Amino acid sequence: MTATPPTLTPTDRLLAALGGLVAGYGGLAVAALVAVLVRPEAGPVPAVGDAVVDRTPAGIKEWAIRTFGESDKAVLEFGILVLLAGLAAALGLLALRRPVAAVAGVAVLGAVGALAAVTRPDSTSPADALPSLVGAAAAAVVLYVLARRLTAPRAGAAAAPDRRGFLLTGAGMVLGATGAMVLARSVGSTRSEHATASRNALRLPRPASPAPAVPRGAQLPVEGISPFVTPNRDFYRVDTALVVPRVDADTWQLRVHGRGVPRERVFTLAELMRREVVERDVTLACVSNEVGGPLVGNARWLGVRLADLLRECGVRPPSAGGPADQLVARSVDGMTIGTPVEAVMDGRDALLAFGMNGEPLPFEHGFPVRMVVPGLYGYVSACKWIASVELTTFAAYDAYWVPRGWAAQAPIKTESRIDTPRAFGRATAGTVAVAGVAWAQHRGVSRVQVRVDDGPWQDAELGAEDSRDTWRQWVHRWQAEPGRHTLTVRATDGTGAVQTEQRQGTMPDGATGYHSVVVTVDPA
Ligand SMILES: Nc1nc2c(c(=O)[nH]1)N[C@H]1C(S)=C(S)[C@@H](COP(=O)(O)O)O[C@H]1N2
Ligand SMILES: [Mo]
Repeated sequence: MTATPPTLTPTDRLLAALGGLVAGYGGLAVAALVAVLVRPEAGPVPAVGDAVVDRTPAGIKEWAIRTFGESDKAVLEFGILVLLAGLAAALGLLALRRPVAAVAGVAVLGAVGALAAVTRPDSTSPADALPSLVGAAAAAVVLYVLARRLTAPRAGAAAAPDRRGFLLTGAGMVLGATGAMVLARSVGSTRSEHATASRNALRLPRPASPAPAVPRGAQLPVEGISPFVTPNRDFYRVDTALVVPRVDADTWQLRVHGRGVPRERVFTLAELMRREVVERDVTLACVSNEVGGPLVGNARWLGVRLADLLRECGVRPPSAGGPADQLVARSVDGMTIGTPVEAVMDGRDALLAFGMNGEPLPFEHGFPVRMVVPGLYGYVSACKWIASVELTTFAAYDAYWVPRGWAAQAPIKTESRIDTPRAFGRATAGTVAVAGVAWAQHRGVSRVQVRVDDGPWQDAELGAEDSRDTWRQWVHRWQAEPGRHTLTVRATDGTGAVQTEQRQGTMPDGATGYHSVVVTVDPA
């Protein structure tokens, strides 16, 4: 005996869409629970997010970083969730008439998540597909069961949708899913608590080779200038991680291996901290920094010399006949960063850093250990959450950003920035401090000049040099006349080379050109 399908009202269709949302929520909850057991990054939302990040053209990525700043990843995840909610509601509606097609739709979504998870560069196991697959299976069951409540009348009942049954079952499923979410959260937070506890327990060693005190004159007394040392909480952050890796320092290891490594080694953090510890001030800069942009910061790093470690493993630089010219650092989240072996071993302070401005590295900045190499942009030197160092060649291997159009090698270009007055700001006629920072890491800054409108270049007063690996503050006391004026700055590096005026975008190896600001000077 076949029951007559009940007649459906707009309310039922609304309920069906709601059923789709409940199924989506249930699926995500189950996926989250499976993900904490497998790997947090393998959850469908982070995996799809990462896949989107990986496949986004560099131009759009830079636009996203510029527009949303450090919330770029939150915006992306929110977008994925909104899209998913729309699809879930649509599948809920579809389930009323064609339940099999709706279940197939859920399966497709699960497959997309699974595929994104296993094709991540850091995916090491097919198990990464499980969160999406199990989540999709759960969503399909919820969707099917709820749709049946509306389309298949209860035995003996009139041919009317079982709305009461729908609501009761739906509420039960929401409760169950919330339980799964809460459980997933608590397991996840227990794990990150281990990492947090390991960070809290970390006692930084005293450096055998401390950084000299920052010279008193390095910080100029000018309001609105970037502080000479960038506090950790203000330090720019650039990475592809949707979930900041929380690595347990107690179980962390660094593996050194590859071509021309006769003595492969694995180091623990305790082993690193027992070595000769050095402390250095180094200014870090991002290749995505536009002229005048904010993606640069200066910190005091504590760590060990990477070159010492490499020598211990028997590595020789190319200039001493070593077969590897590229050092590829790999992070726990699958980032790969390629650095010239020659630069790391040429005597500069290339560090494996565990301290930043007197505290253990913040999680966002690479806890427990990251690389810092003076003179090279971050994407070719500053691997955070580092897990291994492989010696290879530039010919044999392209690191993460290289196939995406960025240069394989990228020394930092000489740049200067006006911090104050702000662009399109106002000033009052009289003496106005025009000031900012200039950097040319590992070459140093020897001169900064300021030009007002089309006037002559005038030497700015330089803050004392801390080291040639750090930026330098500068100030020009300008006798400002009323009206609109354009202020322009340029620096000369320690080799005597003047910053180039040629405008170039950030791609492929860093922006060039002069930073200018337009200000309006009001009569006194
Ligand atoms: N693991 C990992 N390390 C990374 C990155 C990343 O995406 N993942 N980004 C690099 C880039 S592009 C820069 S500019 C610096 C930024 O370091 P910060 O976020 O501590 O300022 O980290 C580098 N190290
Ligand atoms: Mo960067």
